[in-house]
Amino acid sequence: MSNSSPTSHAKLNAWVNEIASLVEPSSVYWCNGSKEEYDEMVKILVDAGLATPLKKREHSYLFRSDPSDVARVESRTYIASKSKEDAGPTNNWIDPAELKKTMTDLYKGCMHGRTLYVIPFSMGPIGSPIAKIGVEISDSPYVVINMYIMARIGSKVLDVLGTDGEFVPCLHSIGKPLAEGESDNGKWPCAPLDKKYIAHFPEDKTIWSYGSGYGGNALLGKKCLALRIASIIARNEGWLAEHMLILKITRESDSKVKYIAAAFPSACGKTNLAMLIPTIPGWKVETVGDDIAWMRPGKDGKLYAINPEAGFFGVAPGTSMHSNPNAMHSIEKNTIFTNVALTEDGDVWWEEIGYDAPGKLIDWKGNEWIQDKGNKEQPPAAHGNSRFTAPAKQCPAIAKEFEDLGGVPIDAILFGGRRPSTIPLVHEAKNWNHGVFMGSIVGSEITSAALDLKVGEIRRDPFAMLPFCGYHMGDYFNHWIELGKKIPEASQPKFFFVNWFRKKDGKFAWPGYGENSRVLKWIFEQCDGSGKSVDTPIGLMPDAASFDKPESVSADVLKEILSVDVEGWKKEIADIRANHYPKFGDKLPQALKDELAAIEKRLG
Ligand code: SAT
Ligand code: MN
Repeated sequence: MSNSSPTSHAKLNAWVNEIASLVEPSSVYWCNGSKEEYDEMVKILVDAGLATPLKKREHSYLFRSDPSDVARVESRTYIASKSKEDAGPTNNWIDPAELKKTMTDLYKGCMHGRTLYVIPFSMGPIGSPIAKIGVEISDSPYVVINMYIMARIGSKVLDVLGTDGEFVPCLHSIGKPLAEGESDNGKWPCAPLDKKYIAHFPEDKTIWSYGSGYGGNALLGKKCLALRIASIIARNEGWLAEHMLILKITRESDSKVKYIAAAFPSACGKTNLAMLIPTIPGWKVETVGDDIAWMRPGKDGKLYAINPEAGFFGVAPGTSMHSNPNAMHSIEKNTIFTNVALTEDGDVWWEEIGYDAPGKLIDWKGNEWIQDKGNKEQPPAAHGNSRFTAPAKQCPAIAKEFEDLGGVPIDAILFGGRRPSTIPLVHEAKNWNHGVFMGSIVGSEITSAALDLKVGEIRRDPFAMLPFCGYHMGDYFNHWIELGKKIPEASQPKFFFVNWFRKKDGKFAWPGYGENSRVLKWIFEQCDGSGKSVDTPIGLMPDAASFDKPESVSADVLKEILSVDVEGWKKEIADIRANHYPKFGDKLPQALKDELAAIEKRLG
């Protein structure tokens, strides 16, 4: 495929020409974002043996990636700011001049035998004052079709960009040039790990990615632009780019609505919460976003949030009609599946999909796979990080405000993590700074030995932004504190910490899923002023006696998960003081040290 530039944007044309002469593709194609174009890309991928059409799902395809290219590679992700200090202790850093040189050498001729696709995209509804435009150059048609679902792409974006609009240049190559006559021949193209680089240049607001074709490494609008680069822009411009879902909750009796943003580390059911179906009658939850929120103070002082994405890039295993029916309906058609298993009749299957594997499957590595439930050692049929890419509009619970150009006013911000002990089911911050404190201590307990942490230790993931904050995390905390000073108290969202994962006698004490609507109801009422709460040393908590209790939880257990574990909290404070906060050195805001001391004092 090839065409000539449809735009007279001089800077964009110059950049595309410059990159083309570096990477030497066999052709250049500017994407218009049409459905016909999508289908042509799919045909290229099917012909190359990389995509399998799914007979059971209309207009849906399965991909199997290379086993070395199955997830984001944090060890190869860099914030290449001029000063190392600006990247902070939580990011990898290489001097930008050095990294550009290394990567330029890799990019030389890297698109031989391939088409260079130019993908203009908008993160956020086209024309929204909160939206940002990027242009991704990629040699992967798989990236083009994923971007088609995950962002708004093509001619309409160029129209908004005009002749001199601002855009974030995003350069991507899978790093696998083809020799004369060579083709991919069914093998997912990528470069080896030590050649992969996911690089961000904060001063130039530029992204360079090389060597991977998977997810956040390659779909550069998502984590690279909408979080890492956007977090830097947001700091400079006075807003927030956060790793948060956005949901709309309605009390049907009086049609009152609240909007909630929420941050959780991975594997805490974020997508499930975004699409929750309440078990309590009279309440409705709708989805605005499942992964990223951009929030800006509006004229009335409230924080207005948009979801910059247009689709869901969700983890498949564990998604079922029980855990998330809305997600299951979202992926019935027009969906790209990557690294799940294939059934004989042309459907997909994964672990915990809710039913046994129907007969002989082809697993994510392309091998025959027959379920052996007696064999606990059997490798999974779908990779643990296998994914679906589906248009957000296909979600039965998508909120009509999903495309609102001005965003939705945020009433509450939630943080959570997997915490088998100490942290109660829900507690509310006393004020903004206390809320920022809650965000700063987010983490999940290690349940199986991993990296350098032991079982029972807490892996902290402040604001669930650890791999996504594009600058020094101490400065990021400070940005939150400073923003709070600019928002009048009456307009500020309330902050809550939730924990669906408390254990008692080795079993989960709280049923989770749809029953979490009971916690959302209390949060709604707290925002509404109608909630009943008790003041405790760690913040406000529901009164267990008046809390809307599920059948399956006994009054005693409820009381336990809605009380302050003083000894546990003392240990928590000690861990934060000894192991967590020192990481941020003298960039740790005084306000957070004060919050820590205040809680300690209140605990007695
Ligand atoms: O691969 S993504 O970065 O898009 C998803 C994730 O790893 O969180
Ligand atoms: Mn995410």
